[in-house]
Amino acid sequence: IKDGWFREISDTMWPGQAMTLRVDKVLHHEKSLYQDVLVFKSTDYGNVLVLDNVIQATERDEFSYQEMITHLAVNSHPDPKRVLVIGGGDGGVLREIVKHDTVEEAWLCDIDEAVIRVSKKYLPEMSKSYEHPKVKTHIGDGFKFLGDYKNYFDVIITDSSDPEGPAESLFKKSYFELLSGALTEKGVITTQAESMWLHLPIITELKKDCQEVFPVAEYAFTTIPTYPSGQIGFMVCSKDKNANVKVPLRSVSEDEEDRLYKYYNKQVHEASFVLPNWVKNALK
Ligand code: AAT
Repeated sequence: IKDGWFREISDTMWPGQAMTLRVDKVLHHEKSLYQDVLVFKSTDYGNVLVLDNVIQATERDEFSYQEMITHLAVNSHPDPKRVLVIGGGDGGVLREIVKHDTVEEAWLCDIDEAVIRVSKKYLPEMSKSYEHPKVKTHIGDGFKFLGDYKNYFDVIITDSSDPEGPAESLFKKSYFELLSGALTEKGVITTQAESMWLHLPIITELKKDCQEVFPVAEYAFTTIPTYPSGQIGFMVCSKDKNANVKVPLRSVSEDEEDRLYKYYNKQVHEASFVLPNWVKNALK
């Protein structure tokens, strides 16, 4: 933070550019066991959560990311009962998961208790579902956690930070193998899969690794002003070789969609897999 503005600089992940937000006031700053944790009140984007100088969520636009990473997966499963989030300590993905009546257990495993603690205090709209009776919270490394579960979860959503720092292991092929093992027969996953404008080599590698583990592996994306370059993508994969994740398997009426979602709907689900030529060709 300099002269009242926060600048998101990363010389490795997005060289030569930086999202800048005006700071009203700093609400919290600490070094946790794993990362630098900052929450500030911005003048125009609500409260903002920042880890290791990277924006994780703002109150103004978080719904785009949290809805898409959740419903692309959950609506691609025929009967999702047990759903797990790896990462996602702000609670936004949990909030989206419990919107589905089929869900009986909503688990979350984040490595850093500090993220959960500060989100409960400063991001109430994101963290409100921690109190939900279906939710079970575990503090620990997602990679280690998954090794203890076989054939248990119907859907696993990896809402992780970027592959520098504690989330590095969550971008490896061995991680996708663990995911596959922890999933039930027709299990579905989504993972945070970075921006086509900045990270095409990472995305190409992710897609290749996912295809070696899952019979169905597709890239989808959403728009979001406060993630680098205004877009972020997801790998959406299924263990069912006949699944078509590009079309929701389950959906609700338009009225119900309006009530439940701010960003997601059936058309947006389908459109999110339509890629521009340069990306489509790179991912072939
Ligand atoms: N919905 C908010 C968006 C995030 S949060 C990423 C979360 O992943 C953080 O809470 C962090 O503590 C957690 N995390 C990091 N590594 C691990 C790990 N190994 N196991 C479990 N949780 C982990 C993502 C923002 C994307 C930013 C794009 N530039």
